[in-house]
Amino acid sequence: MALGVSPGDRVAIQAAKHVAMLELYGAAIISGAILLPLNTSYTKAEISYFLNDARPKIFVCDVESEASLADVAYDCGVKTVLVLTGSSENSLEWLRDAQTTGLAPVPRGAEDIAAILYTSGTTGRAKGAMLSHRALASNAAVLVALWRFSKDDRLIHALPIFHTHGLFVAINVVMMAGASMDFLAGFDAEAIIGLMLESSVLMGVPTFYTRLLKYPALPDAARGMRLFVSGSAPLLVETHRQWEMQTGHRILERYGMTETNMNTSNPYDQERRPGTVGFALPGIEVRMVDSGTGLEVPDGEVGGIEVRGANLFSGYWENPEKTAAGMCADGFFKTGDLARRDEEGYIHIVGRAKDLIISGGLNVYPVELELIIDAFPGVDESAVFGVTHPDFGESVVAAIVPHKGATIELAALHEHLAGQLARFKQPREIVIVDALPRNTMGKVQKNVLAASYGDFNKEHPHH
Ligand code: MLC
Ligand code: AMP
Repeated sequence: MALGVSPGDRVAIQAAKHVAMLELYGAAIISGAILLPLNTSYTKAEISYFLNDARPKIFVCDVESEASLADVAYDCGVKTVLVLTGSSENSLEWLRDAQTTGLAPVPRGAEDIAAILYTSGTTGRAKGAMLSHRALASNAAVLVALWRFSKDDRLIHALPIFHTHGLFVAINVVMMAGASMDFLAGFDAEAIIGLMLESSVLMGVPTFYTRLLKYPALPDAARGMRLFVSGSAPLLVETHRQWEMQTGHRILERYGMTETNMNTSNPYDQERRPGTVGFALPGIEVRMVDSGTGLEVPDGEVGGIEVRGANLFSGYWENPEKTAAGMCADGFFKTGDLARRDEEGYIHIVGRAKDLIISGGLNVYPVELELIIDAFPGVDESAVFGVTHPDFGESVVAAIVPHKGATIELAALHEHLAGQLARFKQPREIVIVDALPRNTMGKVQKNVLAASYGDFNKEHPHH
């Protein structure tokens, strides 16, 4: 507030996970600002896109990246660049300690926006999902009750805090319950197992669980834990079963999305059914809809998942067309995921209607890569698709058709992509093909490509 932040101003941050980030989150809320956290692996090119689009007043980064990012931020119209920690006069910690007079919190209403999280799309560039106080607070309250959080809980927090899972599901639930958490810089299997003896809950993406299963110390350490939650990507039935065999605990799988917060969850007391995401959360409606007729499909049949409730976002930042395209007339949001409901009401996610790869819980939208690859010298066209990966669930592969007679410099292409895209989005494998498989409508058949090239990880397990 002392730096001139007014209600509705954006405060962006790209910094390594640190407790000071929670103070920034609190400060943004108290000053009526909108928090905009950015993935730490985004490149300068990606950061510059987000800052130009959201036009934050403040940009916060790490001391180490200040020299390279400050100019980018000022070029995008940022008024003040701060560093998160340290004793320099532009550090958030220094400013906090220098602030001697009290500033009154700015009152905010339920519909005011608390945060913007960018999420890529199947068409064009990333869009900022605007999340209101209503959406965040209502979802946290629902999860606290359903998952029985109390002040006695202690969460092992090992997720990144720039996406909804680590930032809102984990932190908001802990704060609303008055619980506590151990803040790890990132995923560290041995540290997590070490903390289990004094903790009660772990939240993670499926990769957390498959990795932890490899440690012989897991069963003893996990016994006294209260709850293991998984989400952000499908948890294999096999992982669920192995976890139960080794630890005696059934992982509780839930399903959510940046735009919707959490939508469904397996029950706390009743059966947690492997391979399902459970039931709609209290107060949230979930329906499966036929893509042709737009009508709800009967139980047992697959349809597109649509969601309605207080959990929904308030639209994409300055993008009413994309917002309208995602919403139904009756207020349901189209998730782009496909599911069916079984006889007992459990929802099974069976696939995605949207062209999306989820690698280690991080989303990669093929179109973003295809646009860059297609513009590379010698490339006629390309298709980016996901193949099964033992650690990340899925990994990214690109198939490229060169122009007649052209040779593609693969090393140069990899380097070009590295300059443009965060590491997790870069293809683990690029294959040169004569033509892309197409159906009779002319649409590229990515399932055919995935079937042809899905064996990469068996042949090259180090990828
Ligand atoms: C890291 N790398 C990845 C990757 N994470 N590559 C692909 N996919 C990923 N998810 C890269 C690294 O840069 C490195 O590159 C190499 O892979 C090996 O890294 P690592 O040491 O194995 O990675 P690690 O740091 O251990 O991270 C893996 C991870 C992490 C799975 C722990 O990615 C993670 O925390 N994922 C969770 C993401 C998340 O929070 N998703 C929720 C989104 S919200 P190099 O250069 O060495 O080859 C959402 C909604 C919902 O989806 O419902 O929750
Ligand atoms: P994001 O856009 O990063 O918020 O990712 C949301 C997407 O992650 C959803 O649309 C789903 O495709 C996927 N997802 C989240 N949780 C699950 C889950 N439990 N099972 C399968 N997919 C999931």
